[in-house]
Amino acid sequence: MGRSQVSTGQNCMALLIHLGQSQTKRYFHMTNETPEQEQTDGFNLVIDALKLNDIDTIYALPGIPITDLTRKAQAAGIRMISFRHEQHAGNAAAAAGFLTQKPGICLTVSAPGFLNGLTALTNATTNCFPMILISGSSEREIVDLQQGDYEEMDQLAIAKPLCKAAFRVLHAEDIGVGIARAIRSALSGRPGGVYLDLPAKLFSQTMEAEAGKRSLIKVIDPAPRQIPAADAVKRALDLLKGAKRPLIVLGKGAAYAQADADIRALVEKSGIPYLPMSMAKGLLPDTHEQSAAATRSYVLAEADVVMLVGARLNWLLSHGKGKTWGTPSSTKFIQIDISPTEMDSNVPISAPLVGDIGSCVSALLGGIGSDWAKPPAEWLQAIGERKDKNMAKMAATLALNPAIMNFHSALNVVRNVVKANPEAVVVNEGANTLDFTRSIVDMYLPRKRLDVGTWGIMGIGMGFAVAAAVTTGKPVIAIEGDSAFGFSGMEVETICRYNLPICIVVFNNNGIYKGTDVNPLGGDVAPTVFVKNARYEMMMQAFGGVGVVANTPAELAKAMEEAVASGRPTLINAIIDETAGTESGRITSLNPQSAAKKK
Ligand code: OXT
Ligand code: ADP
Ligand code: MG
Repeated sequence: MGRSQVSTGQNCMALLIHLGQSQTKRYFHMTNETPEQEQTDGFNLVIDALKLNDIDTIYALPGIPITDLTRKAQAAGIRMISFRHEQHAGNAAAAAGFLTQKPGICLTVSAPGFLNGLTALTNATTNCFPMILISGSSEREIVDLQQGDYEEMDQLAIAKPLCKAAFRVLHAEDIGVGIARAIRSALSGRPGGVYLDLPAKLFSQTMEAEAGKRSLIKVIDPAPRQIPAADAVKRALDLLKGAKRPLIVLGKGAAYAQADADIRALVEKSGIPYLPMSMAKGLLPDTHEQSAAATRSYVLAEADVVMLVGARLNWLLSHGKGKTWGTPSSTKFIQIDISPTEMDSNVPISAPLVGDIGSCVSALLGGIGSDWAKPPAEWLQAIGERKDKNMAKMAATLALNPAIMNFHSALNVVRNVVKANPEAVVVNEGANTLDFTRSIVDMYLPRKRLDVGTWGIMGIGMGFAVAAAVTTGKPVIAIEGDSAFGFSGMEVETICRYNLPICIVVFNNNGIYKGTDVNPLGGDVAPTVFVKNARYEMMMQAFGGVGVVANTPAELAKAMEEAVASGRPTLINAIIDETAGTESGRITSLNPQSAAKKK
């Protein structure tokens, strides 16, 4: 059926509604259609298109104009996880995308719901996670003339600069194409967030069911392998062979790629020490003898050849230059990335290796034969010595049992619980709570750590936790600063409603960074300070989950072990010494005053 026929059909349908049921037969006669021809509509086409592409879950928040879509999708067998705020539905979709290599779907209402989801969409794009934000929208004709429609907003124009791609579907017969384009855009090349605008009128548009079915597209090979060029592989291998102090940096792109066995083989066969970026922890177990995580500053400053695998030279790696990299920096870089324009973004890349990580790593492995010389012993020994020293220091700190629980004594418990449950997914946000958890809690398996990512964004906690529980079915442990938790705390109701195996530990130090700031003028409390001794555990109790206060490591251990064993939604209010944190955790130097002093 052509586009003009749909609108003719639509007009006729409107006429029909006006004339009443008795006119139905005449309508079909007039349009040369038989009454027996089965019809479909926009609702069903959206659902069928998603199902055809193996989308089994939607993270949503219902309302006009998508309420019926959520009901119908659920009735059609798609799991509908309904949130309390769109940002968290969006974060869940993003995390689902990262964990499964299928675009996570977030579904929102128009203008305000769309905007609430947009932060998550942009964050997903920033982090290279595939997701699709589908929003209902108001009538185009009214929006474009700015005549004040219900929730009026030109959503497509707003989304466009903030995500990887944005599309709008105006006709039922184009739904299949719209969804196919969204899926392919989210997954191919560098993954990212895609916006799909579905105006309210689209859902009730009808078309002949058989033609509707034919209009749907099953996306074949949405993330095609990108094989690196042979000369690029040779260039990288030659550089690695000549290195005296080589280092591999694994980023979250490497975790996303699901090339776990080959990545491990490359590290082990090459014998090169490696440094995992935060969300790449566990790609190889953090206890691996080649891990240089415990001597990060040293290896970054001293390495002469660094091979980046799915990690960008952004702020988290000090842009590949400056003090972190030794002065003057003589480091040479090999970079494996699917995005060719990532090369030379901050410093020259001596050996760019453009392709998908699976293909690049397996090509490199092909060049590492029995004649491969492991890195010089002095380099490995120097790393080993520093690592041992730092780990011994860490062990001593963890063994302390201060009168008031602090980050270390609490995280020593978390570390042991994660060690005993390596399949659990750890979600982590905060400042001190984030930074201490990253270095203290070892990860043992790939894609088991989800955190604030490239933006250092607060608010991912509950959305990521829900997606982790839904997509993996494994226990989830969310280690949350008390400020961080506040951004998505209302989703504890969602967690209870779906009875998800999530154990939230709120590191309660009465505020942002710490709870001791004072307003010099008196009156209001300082901007970083919260209500003292807040009872976060009662939030979980309010919805039927388990809420516990932990004042000591023993209490924390008991509560966490019970939570993981029972799988019941649990919130542990872990009371942390309010003096223990530092301003902005490990990134104090980025605060303008500290940065100015440094200059
Ligand atoms: O080698 P060196 O000597 O350097 O030592 C390193 C390792 O070698 C060593 N290490 C080990 N030693 C021994 N054993 C082991 N196993 C081991 N492992 C490592 O330890 C050190 C440190 O290692 P690390 O961490 O790997 O290295 P380093 O140098 O820290 O790495 C640098 C970075 C930059 C890669 C790293 O620091 C990093 O990834 N940082 C991310 C930081 C980040 O993103 N922070 C979040 C943002 S902060 C701020 O913006 C906040 N806000 C504002 C806000 C935000 N963000 N978002 C929104 C929407 N609105 C507002 C807010 C509101 S944080 C925040 C809330 C904070 O309050 P909370 O109550 O939530 O939290 P608390 O602070 O707990 O109160
Ligand atoms: P981290 O924060 O862990 O350092 P980044 O998010 O900075 O990681 O970098 C991830 C990189 O991985 C991005 O540049 C992205 O293009 C790349 N990437 C993602 N998936 C793949 C893949 N399958 N193959 C190759 N590169 C990928
Ligand atoms: Mg705090």
